[in-house]
Parts: sequence; C-alpha cells; structure tokens
Amino acid sequence: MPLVTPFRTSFGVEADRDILLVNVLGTVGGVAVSGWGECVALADPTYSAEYVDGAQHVTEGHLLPRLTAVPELTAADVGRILAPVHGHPMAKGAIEAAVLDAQLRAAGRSFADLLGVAAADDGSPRRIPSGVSVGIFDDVEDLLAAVQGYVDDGYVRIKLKIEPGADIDHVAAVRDLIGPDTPLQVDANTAYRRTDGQHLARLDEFDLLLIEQPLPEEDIVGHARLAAEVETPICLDESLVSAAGTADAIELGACEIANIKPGRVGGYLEAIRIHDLCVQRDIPVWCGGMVETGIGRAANAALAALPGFTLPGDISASTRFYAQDIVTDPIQIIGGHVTVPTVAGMGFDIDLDVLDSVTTSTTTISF
Ligand code: OSB
Ligand code: MG
Repeated sequence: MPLVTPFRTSFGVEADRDILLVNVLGTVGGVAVSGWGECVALADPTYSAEYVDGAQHVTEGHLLPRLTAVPELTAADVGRILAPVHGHPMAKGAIEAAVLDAQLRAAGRSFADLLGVAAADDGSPRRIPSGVSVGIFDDVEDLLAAVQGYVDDGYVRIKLKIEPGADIDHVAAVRDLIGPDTPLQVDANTAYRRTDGQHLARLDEFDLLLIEQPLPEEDIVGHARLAAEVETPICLDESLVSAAGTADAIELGACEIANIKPGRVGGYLEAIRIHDLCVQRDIPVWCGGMVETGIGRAANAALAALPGFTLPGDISASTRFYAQDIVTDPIQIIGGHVTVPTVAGMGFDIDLDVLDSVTTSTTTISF
C-alpha cells in the first residue's frame, strides 16, 4: 500500500507498506467465525530482526502448524503453544490478534469491553489523545511546514524522528514553531552511541516529554547510563519485546517511560501485561505505532484507553499514512482525539473490495 508521503527514519525510508494479514476461519458452536490480525513487521530487517517475508515464512512453516491440531483454540492459548519457537513476536502477535478478533466477534464483544474500557461519564464513546510521528527532513523549512500541517490537523503531541546531524537544530526550530505548551518528543531508532550522552543532554533545554530508543536494542546498560546523564526521560521502544525484559530494563534504570507496541511484544495480551507491570512500577506508558492499517490501529486505540497510558500515543488518523485504508471506518482525528471503537472484535470491519484491490498473494492453510 503506497504511503501518502515517504516516511524517513534513522533506519531508512518507507514509501509503501507491504503488509501481512492473518485471517483465521472456523466455527464456534456450529456458527462460522472469521478474525483478522495485522503483522507489524516491515519489509526490511532494519527496525527489528523480523521482516515481512520472514514473518510469512515462519507463520506458514512453523507457527500455524503448531496450532492447527488444537481444539477450541483461544487467544490465550496462542502465546503458550508458540513459546517453544524462539523469537518472532511480530509473527506470533498477528496470529494471536486474529484469534482474539474471531473470538470476540463470536461473542459479540468489543476489545474495549474485554479491556474494561468504559464509555465516558455521559455515555459517549471514549476518546484518546492522538499524537503524530514526523519523519526526518534534510531541510528544516520542510520539517516546519510538515509539523505546522499536523498542528493544523489537531494533533496534540508531536514526535520528531532524529539522527546525528538532524537533531538539536531541528528540535530547536520545531519547539520555536509550536511554542512551549505543545508536547514534543523525539525518536532516534537506535542512531546514537553510549558516548553521545553529553550531546543528547543538549536536548534537555527543549522540555521534551522523552527521548525514545537512542541506543541499540541490546544496550540496556547503555540506556541506564544515559538516563543518569540526560535529564529528559529515556523511553525504550526496540529494546522492549516482552514483559520479563521490560521488568529487567525498569529495574536497571534503563526505561523511565515505555513505548508499548502490541505487535513488537508478541501481541495484545503481552502488551496488557507490560501495561500492568509498568503501572505497578510507576512507569508511564504510551502506545506506539508501526504504520498499521485500520486493522492494527483500531485495536491500538482501544489498548491506549487503559489507565496506565498516560501519554498520547502514535495513533494518528488513517490519512496520516494512507489515501485509502482497508477498513470501512478508518481512524479519524477529531479535536485532537480518536474514538475508541466499540464494534464486536478488535474494532474494525474490513472493506473486502479495497483489500482485494491491494492483495498481491494469498496462501490458504487448511486442516
Ligand atoms: O520507532 O516508533 C517507531 C514506524 C515504523 C517503525 C518504527 C516506528 C515508527 C513510527 C511510526 O514512529 C508511528 C506510527 O505508526 O504512527
Ligand atoms: Mg520508536
């Protein structure tokens, strides 16, 4: 699916999105059910070791075969049964999401309801604040024009992608443009080294909410050292792939704020466990994004309504990335907020005609 504009990060430029969807079909009590999950793996293994063709391969060859003989499979079974397969949280998460979607649809229940996310006091649907992730621009004037456009769209928080050479000056210019009251944060996607502490401390004067993933994903101790050196809170993204690892990163002082991406951590159920442990340890959390379609974004919007999500997430409108989404009711931003979906399932209905028009291949596995 083409993106409306190329999205540049410190690890590359994405101009389109090659998306792997999992559709589980079955029966519950003799009634046909169907559920969909979106795999967040990118085309290249540059954000994470996982990449979309690899995710498809492990899904077909190693993950689905372990699940086909399980009677009355539920989402809660998926992670446990797939645990002997090392890694591949993005591939596993897509399967779990599809099973959860089917299960909720069969029960006529929304994901928001499963999460215990109640309607607002006046009975209207819950709304969550919407932030936007802005790519790297060579030219600061172009960056400012893009940021101004998102401010005009109503986004309540701006996140700037940064890298060495596109950091201090870019942040200074954007802070100047948006003024002191609009929340601002940065995301380095592992572009810095342990020795960059003093450089990154120069960001302290811009009153940022956080610095996301400055160092490589394995470097938990390096993040802990940076957290001691830099006043702006250090937030982990790439480093957090499980609840156990998140608990360790927090204990080491490496994770002052957590970016929770359900796809990256193996699914929504693990994401809930990470949320719960962060609440226990007083670590603020927010919901990240992986340039999902309306399938992934809908469920993210519900997850982000949990009480520990005290910072705005990367849950921007569908139109931030896509001219044409594959769901019937794409995420919209109204007054800087997104409405938490309440339809049965994970929060979306597929537009099958649009899906068909962008489908490049389909593999069916029967048992
Ligand atoms: O690091 O948060 C990230 C997109 C793809 C891969 C990694 C990241 C991102 C984003 C986009 O920042 C957030 C979004 O989906 O809106
Ligand atoms: Mg990130």
